[in-house]
Amino acid sequence: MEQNMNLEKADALKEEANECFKKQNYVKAITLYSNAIECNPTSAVLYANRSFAYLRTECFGYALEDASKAISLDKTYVKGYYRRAASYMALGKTKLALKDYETVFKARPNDKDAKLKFNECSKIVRQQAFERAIAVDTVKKSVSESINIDSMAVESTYTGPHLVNGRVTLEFMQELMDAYKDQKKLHRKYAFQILLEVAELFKAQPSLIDVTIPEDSKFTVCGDIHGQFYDLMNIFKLNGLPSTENPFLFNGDFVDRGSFSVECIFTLFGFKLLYPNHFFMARGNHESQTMNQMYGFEGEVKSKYSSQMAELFTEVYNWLPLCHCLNQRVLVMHGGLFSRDGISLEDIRITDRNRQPPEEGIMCELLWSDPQPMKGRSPSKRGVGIQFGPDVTARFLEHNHLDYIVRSHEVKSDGYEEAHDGKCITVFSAPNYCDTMGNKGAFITMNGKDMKPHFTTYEAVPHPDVKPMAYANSMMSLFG
Ligand SMILES: [Mn+2]
Repeated sequence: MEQNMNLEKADALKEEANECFKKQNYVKAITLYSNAIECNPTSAVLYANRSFAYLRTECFGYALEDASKAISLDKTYVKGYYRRAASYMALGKTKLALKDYETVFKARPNDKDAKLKFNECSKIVRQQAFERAIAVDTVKKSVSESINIDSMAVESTYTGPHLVNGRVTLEFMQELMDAYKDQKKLHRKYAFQILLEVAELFKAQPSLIDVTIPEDSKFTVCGDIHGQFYDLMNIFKLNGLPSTENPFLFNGDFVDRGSFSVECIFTLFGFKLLYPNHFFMARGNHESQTMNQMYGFEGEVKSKYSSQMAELFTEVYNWLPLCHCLNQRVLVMHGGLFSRDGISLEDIRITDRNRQPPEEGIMCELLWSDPQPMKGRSPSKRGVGIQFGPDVTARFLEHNHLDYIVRSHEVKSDGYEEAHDGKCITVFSAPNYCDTMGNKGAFITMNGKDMKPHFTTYEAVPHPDVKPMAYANSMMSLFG
């Protein structure tokens, strides 16, 4: 009797969760699926459904765990393999994804969707194997070494902004942003020029940058932008344009998901060149090749320019600094802290960053980790990096004589969140993330005197009718 009651309750909770999922309220759906699982811990369907909701909230580690659990409960449950394949794809583990898509395809040979995904995934695996083969066979010259800017002509029909003697000026930046607002493009010659120059600038810098904010000056920290160019323009409208008097730090994840990533990155790189000592940019987990391949940036660059430029972006992103320390009191990184205690600022400063983010270690954790409310450390819900508790933050701050840390990386409904007794602040600057999350955006301002964080929040502004993920790999829109 008790058992039946629980099964009925689990079913009712599942129905309610499914409704929330349909309304894109994934967080509530996850809670309800979890309650349903408590009532009936042997249902593969419940785990597969929760896995889907985790996929939608970018908790790919949890999504993978749930899909694996669904398969272990019922090896014939095809949806379990579907979900696990999607989790592997999201984590960039394409070979493992292919195995699961093959299982699905064999179980349902007449299912069009299963066939499509299997074929798409095979294509990606083959292409990656091919790319690895040429990387071994040939000593490939980097794009930055082999490109010839002088040979590129600017046609007389071009009406966009011009660099002045190869230099970015304030007038250029204003014209560039105006051109972008009208959905025009920067000439490819100038685009390449900006990329080469900004690469030189970043190359000369350490992995950890020390920033000095004078006592009576304001400093602004922004979080994820994710290709939302019109919201980026709104930040400048609310907080003023960057200048030597109005310095900014953008804390990674400039691109991917939003379909105006090219516009965002050239605007930000332009300001970096204009104000190299008052405009800062840190690497996020999305300034990487696998992320850009899946979440739209690579597709967007290929569509608006060329695959050669997409390759050059990969080279430039490898030189982005990993972390900024403000007035020796506040440490700012995209993801968070580390899998062990005792890491010093010097350890970060000397980290060799000219590479794709590795799967573990200091660089990986700076870009991928998240805070958690519980003490100690846990495996990441994302499947990469770690989760760190308030005690970990406290020990890190004490060890390095810091006041607090600022990080980004997670969407928050108010655009920011103060965790760990106010010592770990999240700032996220992409409002209504992916046009669906309904969150506010936020940025932090502080002055050099007390370094106290002030929060400004704002709603999303309209953008032209190009949907997020419009340039993403077709596998990613197939998350179902
Ligand atoms: Mn991120």
